[in-house]
Amino acid sequence: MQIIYSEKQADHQPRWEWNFGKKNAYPEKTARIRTIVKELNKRGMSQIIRQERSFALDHIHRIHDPEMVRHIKSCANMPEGESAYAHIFPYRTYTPHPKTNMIRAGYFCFDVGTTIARHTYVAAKSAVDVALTGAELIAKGKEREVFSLSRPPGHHADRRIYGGYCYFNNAAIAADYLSKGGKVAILDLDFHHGNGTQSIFYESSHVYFASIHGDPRDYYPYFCGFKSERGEYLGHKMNHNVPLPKGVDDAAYLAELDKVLTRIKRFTPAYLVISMGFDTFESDPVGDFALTSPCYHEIGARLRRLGPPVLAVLEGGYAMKELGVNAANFAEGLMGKE
Ligand code: SP5
Ligand code: ZN
Repeated sequence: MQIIYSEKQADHQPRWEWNFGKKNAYPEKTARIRTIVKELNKRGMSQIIRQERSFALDHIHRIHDPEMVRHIKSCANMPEGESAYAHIFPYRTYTPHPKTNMIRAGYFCFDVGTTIARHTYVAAKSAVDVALTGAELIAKGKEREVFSLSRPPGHHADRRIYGGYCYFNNAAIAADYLSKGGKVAILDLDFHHGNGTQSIFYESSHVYFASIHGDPRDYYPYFCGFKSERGEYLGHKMNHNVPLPKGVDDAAYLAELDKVLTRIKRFTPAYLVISMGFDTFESDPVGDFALTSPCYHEIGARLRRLGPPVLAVLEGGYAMKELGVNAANFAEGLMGKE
């Protein structure tokens, strides 16, 4: 087992998000990674933690439109403290406006909660590298479990549109990389539906996507994540959504997890990629399930027992006081520690 993180994510610090017209402090904080690494060190895992290596942009361009990548990169020359907020959401049939990154912002994003500033591109690129560093260790057979602490998260980011605190889809890029070596199943355990990942592989027979999440009738991203979304063309029946009501507890969650794992096993994947969110935790300020800290150990253990090598990529999780404990519990379950 290895745990990967990057020092390069730390300067990405959006200050607030808009939520139905209200301004909130931004929950997706730099300190999330710091608190996880601190708890891992405390439990004696420092020798299995390492930093990312840098991969070519080609890996990102296989999943994302280079125009969107360029837009995010173009914001790296904004003055310190300024950020690109969407103001207008133009028809997507128009071509991206060339003039300023401010005007362009709404062309490439689907919410007003996700801003880009000077340090966003470097952080988002490093989050991809963190995921790819893990994928490479698994693909080369050097590790059977890796936990990639990618930040910013990725599962809401689609081919040419970002949102939900996500810019590049770290898990999707890692899954695409691993798919050269065989079939890949992606299981998304973040509280929110992984709309970006679903969309990216919606017509693919080589990558199976399953997600357990808060019912989109009530929760972000609202417009997808329904049971009826089963995949199309070659990807038909390769997409499986499990929307659940608020308040789901450990027992109910683990029962649903087992059902999904049975389906994944039938797909016989060579690799398992987990979009791992901790916003399913009982006191998470964004999610609305009721999982307790010990449950994350159990989730890790069950993923390990499925069989294929596991690459877990961090997504959400905003309960700052317990995030470190929850992530370390998960890591210990995944590595087979009792
Ligand atoms: C990666 C991830 O977990 N993205 C989640 C994006 C959710 N954005 C909308 C959140 C609405 C939260 N309302 C918070 C109220 C805080 N008091
Ligand atoms: Zn989430």
